[in-house]
Amino acid sequence: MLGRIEKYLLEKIKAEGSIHITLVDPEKMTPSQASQVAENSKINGTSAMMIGGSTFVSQSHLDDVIKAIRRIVDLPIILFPNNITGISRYADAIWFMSLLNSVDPYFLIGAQILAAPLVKKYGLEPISMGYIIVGEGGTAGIVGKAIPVPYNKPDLTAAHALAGQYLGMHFIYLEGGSGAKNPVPPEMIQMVKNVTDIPLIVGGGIRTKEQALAASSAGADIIVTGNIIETTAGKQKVSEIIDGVKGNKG
Ligand code: 1GP
Repeated sequence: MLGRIEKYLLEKIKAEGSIHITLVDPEKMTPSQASQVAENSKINGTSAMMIGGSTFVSQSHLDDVIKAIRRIVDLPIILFPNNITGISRYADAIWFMSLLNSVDPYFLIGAQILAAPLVKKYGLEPISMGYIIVGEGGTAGIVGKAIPVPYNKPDLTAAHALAGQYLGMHFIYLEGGSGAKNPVPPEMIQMVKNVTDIPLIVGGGIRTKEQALAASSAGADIIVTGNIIETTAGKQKVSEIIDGVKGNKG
């Protein structure tokens, strides 16, 4: 049985080709800034909000950010936790993820064991996802003790993704690292897409309409942007990026 949010995402992807999700790092924003970002992103056509960052944020602040977003927009709110401290009862769903190229069992299954009872208690919808850090990897790569797959090894990335699918994961996320100099290359996206049959999420370093279009044309079903909204030109940029994602339609 698919949950409500997962169903919503799959239906949106089916209808629109590729969709965009806005990532809010609660550490970098006040609740009111986060709700403004959500409102602006919704107007520009984003499909959901993801909440998470790579370092520590207090849980009460995380709760406040989610409550503020919920007051302003009716978009689904999906947690994107870097650890068990990234769980809030006020979200709709959680990417229930395993960092497939971590060398630390904590990020493969340890944190998930600690999180599972809380996810159930809070009634959050778990959406199973295999997370693969590629390229520079950024803070997520360091914190998650990953061995990032280099951009020139798309076949190796595809092997990780296929393993995730065979383990029963519903989505694969190729993470170039927040603020990465270069986003995940289209060749890597294409190879993963050719080998797997599950929806593909791509994020990290996407700053332009062209990059968003290149990723969605290569096969990304969901494009995630975070960093760009934190810049002064962010508002306009998000609108252009979403245009790029939707440019893939038809
Ligand atoms: C990070 O993939 C996301 O987890 C988004 O990256 O912040 O570079 O958009 P950016």
